[in-house]
Amino acid sequence: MEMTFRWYGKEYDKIKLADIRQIPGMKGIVGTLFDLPAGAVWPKERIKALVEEVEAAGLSLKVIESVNIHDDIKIGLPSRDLYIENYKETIRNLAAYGIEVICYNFMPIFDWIKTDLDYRLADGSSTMAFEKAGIDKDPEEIVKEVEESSSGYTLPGWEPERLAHVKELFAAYKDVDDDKLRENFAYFLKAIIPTCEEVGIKMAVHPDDPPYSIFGLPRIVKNRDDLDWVCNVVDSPSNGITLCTGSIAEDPANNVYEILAEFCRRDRIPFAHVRNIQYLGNDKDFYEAPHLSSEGSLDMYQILEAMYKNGFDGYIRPDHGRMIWGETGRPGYGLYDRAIGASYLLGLWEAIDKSVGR
Ligand SMILES: [Mn+2]
Repeated sequence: MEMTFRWYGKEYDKIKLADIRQIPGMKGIVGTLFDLPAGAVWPKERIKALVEEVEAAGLSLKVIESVNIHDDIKIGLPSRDLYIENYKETIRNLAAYGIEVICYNFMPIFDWIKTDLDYRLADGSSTMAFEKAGIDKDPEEIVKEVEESSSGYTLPGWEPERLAHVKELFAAYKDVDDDKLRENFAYFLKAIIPTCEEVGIKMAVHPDDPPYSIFGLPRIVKNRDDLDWVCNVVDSPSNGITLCTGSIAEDPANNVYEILAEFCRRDRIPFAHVRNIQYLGNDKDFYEAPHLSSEGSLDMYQILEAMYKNGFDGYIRPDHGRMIWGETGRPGYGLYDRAIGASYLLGLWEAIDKSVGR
């Protein structure tokens, strides 16, 4: 297990690598080239510069989050073949500089949805929440709200240029149901996984967030059976999962502990996002809780134990953190609460290692 921290790059992230380096036990960065649009080839010289910058700060760069999939691939347009070729070139370029894992998702239009990016907890901290009543509105309104409440930061998967055309995007997806999306996902995986095998990259799909349909959009990576489908459609160690405990558990019908155990055992989880959520007792509403078991609905000891006992040896990162101690910045991606989360997860891991592992 190696602890990592998501970082958007020096132009897009106010957190400094030197500060991340001071988090005890922090080994690596989960990096990106945030300005490149979906479908573009990631240039070698840019990847090289990023790796060198991270390594100069005493950290490693082995995981990329995300290399986004162009909508034409998800919709299944003839132009997808060009974007798939670009994606393969990006895979080769990343592998050339030591990248091992690429996190991505296969959700139409929205990468993830929360209805409140500034949900206040009793202790005065701010977190993100999802309340079903909050999405009973026009998607364009949601886009506007998210942009207005993101403190001036572009959020991952919420590129303003793309979402300015949200109506057209919905129209483009009108004939894409779950089966069609699955067919297009299979087409993509069959095309790229041989390249990944050749260069030693592991693809790691992030589950849908939330893991059920909203706005009538198809959703195909939402539970155990969907993850099983992904792993089987191209049965290769290069075709894996970014297991996000929060996203999976956002549907209380998903048993996050069993899902983790099964796919760790099958060696299909090269990368994990570990966070806690608190159910609000109202259908599937929740807020993103501090990482500690005592602060949310998930048992984080049981989560890490399921990973440990089933041989997890990949990269792990604390997921979204709250805004605390007066920090401002990109919602979910402040320094302090994620640092606390990382320390807590490392503490649990040490305890499990010294008891279970003995
Ligand atoms: Mn996640």
